[in-house]
Amino acid sequence: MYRTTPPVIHLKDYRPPEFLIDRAALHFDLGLEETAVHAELDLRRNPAAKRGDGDLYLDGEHLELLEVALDDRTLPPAEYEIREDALVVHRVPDRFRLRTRVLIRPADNTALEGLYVSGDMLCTQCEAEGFRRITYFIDRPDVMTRFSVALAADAERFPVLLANGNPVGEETLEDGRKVARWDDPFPKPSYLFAVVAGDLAAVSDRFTTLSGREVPLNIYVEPENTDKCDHAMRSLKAAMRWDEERYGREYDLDVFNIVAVSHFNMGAMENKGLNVFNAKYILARPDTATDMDFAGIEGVVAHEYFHNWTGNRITCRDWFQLSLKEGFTVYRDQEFSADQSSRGVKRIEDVRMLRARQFPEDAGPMAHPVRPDSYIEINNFYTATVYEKGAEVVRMQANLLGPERFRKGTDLYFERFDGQAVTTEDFVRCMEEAGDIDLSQFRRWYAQAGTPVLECADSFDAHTGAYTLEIRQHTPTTPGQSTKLPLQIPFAVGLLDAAGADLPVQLDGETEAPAPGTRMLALREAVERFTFVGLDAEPVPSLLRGFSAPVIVRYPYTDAQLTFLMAHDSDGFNRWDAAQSLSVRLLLELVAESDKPVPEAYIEAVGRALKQDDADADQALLAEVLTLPSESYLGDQMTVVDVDGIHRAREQLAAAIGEQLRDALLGVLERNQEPVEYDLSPAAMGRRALRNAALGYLMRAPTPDIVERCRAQFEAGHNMTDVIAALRCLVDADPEHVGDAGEQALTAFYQRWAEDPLVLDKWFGLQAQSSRPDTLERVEGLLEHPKFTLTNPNRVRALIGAFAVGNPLRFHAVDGAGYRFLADRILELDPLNPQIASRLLYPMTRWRRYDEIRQALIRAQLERILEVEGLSNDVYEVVSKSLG
Ligand code: 0A1
Ligand code: ZN
Repeated sequence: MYRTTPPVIHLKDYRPPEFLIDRAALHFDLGLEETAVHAELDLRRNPAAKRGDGDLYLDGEHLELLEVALDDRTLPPAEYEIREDALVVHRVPDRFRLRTRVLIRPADNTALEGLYVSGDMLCTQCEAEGFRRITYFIDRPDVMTRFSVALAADAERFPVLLANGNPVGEETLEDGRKVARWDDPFPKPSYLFAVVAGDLAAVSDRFTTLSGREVPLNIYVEPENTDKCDHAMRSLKAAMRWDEERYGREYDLDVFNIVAVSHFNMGAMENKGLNVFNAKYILARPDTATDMDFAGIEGVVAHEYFHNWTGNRITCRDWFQLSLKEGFTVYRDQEFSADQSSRGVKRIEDVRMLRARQFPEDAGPMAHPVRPDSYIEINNFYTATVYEKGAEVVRMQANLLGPERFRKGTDLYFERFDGQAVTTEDFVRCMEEAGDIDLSQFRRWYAQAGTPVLECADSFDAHTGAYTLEIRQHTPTTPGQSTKLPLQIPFAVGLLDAAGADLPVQLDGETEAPAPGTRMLALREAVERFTFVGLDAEPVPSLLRGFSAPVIVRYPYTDAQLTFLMAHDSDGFNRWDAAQSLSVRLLLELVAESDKPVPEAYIEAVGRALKQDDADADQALLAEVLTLPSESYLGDQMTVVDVDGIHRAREQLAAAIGEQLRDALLGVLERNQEPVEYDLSPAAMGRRALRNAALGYLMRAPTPDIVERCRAQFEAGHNMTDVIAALRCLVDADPEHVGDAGEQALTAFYQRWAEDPLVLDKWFGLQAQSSRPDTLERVEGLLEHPKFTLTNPNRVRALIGAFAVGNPLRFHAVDGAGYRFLADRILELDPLNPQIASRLLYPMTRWRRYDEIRQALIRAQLERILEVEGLSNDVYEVVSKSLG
């Protein structure tokens, strides 16, 4: 069909805005069906910008314009023009006041951008370009404005009226309406604007800042949820303290408000003084939320709070700089979470996630640099690359500088750019100046897409005791970037002796040997050779310790060496990584050779790991070691993904562990029983993780006593972590072993939790992820369930997302039914919520990784989508790039 292709926006075309808006006074007459917005904007010509055609361009979409006035003169239609996405006011003066009145329709807003309805409340989401759906404005982050807001609404339906900044008065009018006024003293870009109105209950606390200011803290939720806010509040206070101690950053307004909403496209939003959260990242009680949910809340609450400095006080000049705030803020929340629990385990989780999500993105059709060069729809660029790889790029700089100089660098950044909209280049320059180092080559990490591969080879000279390590780096080409330059890569290396102890890592030419331990090498060239001296025997290298850079390392380890590293490496991360590599290798062998038995040596190694479960063991770390790589990660390691082979091999290996290590696994269950008193300490979470990993293996080869244990754990309902772990085992088990226990448990779970949407999401998700052959039918049936709706993103992710991303076996069924199902849902969703529709496309962007039959089937669905008239830019961009 004919389609005008949407424009591509390029970084190189950046120009400063022609006009600035110093002040905005907004008045909202709030209603669910219809809201009137009156805006008074103080505009002036930007002295730093070139003069244009003399007209003023204001962004605006889905607005009904009622009136426009310039310096108190209502403009006749000849003096302005209304376009689909803008209001153009002709020949404006250099400085003036513009007043507009518009109508918007929140209840019709299913895209959840701008002002929309969630449950019974009204709320906003303005990042990235949602403010233009509220009023006409220059909706770009380098226009920073002082906002004051008046909210008028029915006092009974909307007793709580919130906006950014500080409250400056509230009055009830005679007609049953009330007005609340808010004033934000900090100039901010429009994407940080927020208002909320509803019948909400507050859970409140206080925080005393470094300089002794008392700040009230409120978490607003629907009244039935006030008993689920403790953990979020605790996390918030811990984050506020941590940012003072670690970065010297203090909170700056008279109040800090959080609102939890049930309909939200992403995790949460850092609006100045009024963070709006997906309820999933606020609400938790031990009986409703898993340990993972609790950790997610801690991380996201901290993330949004940290944005107050990294994002709000200092913001992005343009959306290409998104990682300036996101990469840095993710780095900050990761470090915060590491300080709250086990640093080693947190690092493993973060790297697991980077490898699962960012590496494939970097190797696929949507690959882009941490600072992209172009986009069609910015909402498609809230990616693992911008967030998680961006965080790794900040972490590398922090490590290159060391803690003191990095703190000097961030101090300089905050001091120099407070109140400004800046670039990643500004950030790097601060690190360079404060660290007194040259980061010119390092900057390539921001501009070059793709995951670098380090091919390592070594040799040992027994006569001289010299060990040489040769490292070749190359980055595969990515769309639009065919030449790649060598990067500066911090590469942490250790050398182990035969007993597993760290050796001194002494470079040839150095007169003194350093203390045994890790050495940070700086790679800069395409090929580098390092010779280490003073060695009596050939060492075992431990490479990329702590995952010192977001790269792929290839080194021809033997199984014996990996087993050795798994047992002895002083670097906890690499002990885990050696275990992973060993499992990946074995699983790929089992995929290739379906009748190959599981080698005894492997089972013995797992058995030895299980024996480490003693009094002072780190159970959480052990649980990570025992977790087999996921089916999709295994697929990423193959030239052509063998969907069925991978599932079979992984099940085979898990069953072998469950059978052959039965006694050791039962021992784990015994030693790690849940105490009567629930406890959220890292140690208690570690015990639960380990016990449930053991239960998972035992349930792969279930005897009646094990099934009974599993059922008892489910029924005891002690906490959601244990309930879900048991339920998952029962649902996935073959009915031959468990009878109808899986069905019964699902029914019981539904009856218990039908009215709690976040828990019910788990019920949908578990069924969508089941490996049972009838899963797609079941998922199709669930689309008709009275509790299913396409208008709630959490529900869509729980059912459709979980099936497409979390169930490779059934989604990639070779009859193509999974692909057809997903494409149908995407086409239904696109007119409602393009952001969510676009995100669901992800598993289909990877079509080139599959066999020819599946490739053709996925491509056919992508082509079918592309044919559809009126596709959103969001979906168009991902589909066309995937096919391109
Ligand atoms: N800035 C938020 C994430 C966010 C981004 C876009 C949104 O709507 C399109 C909503 C939230 C964060 O990093 O937490
Ligand atoms: Zn963020």
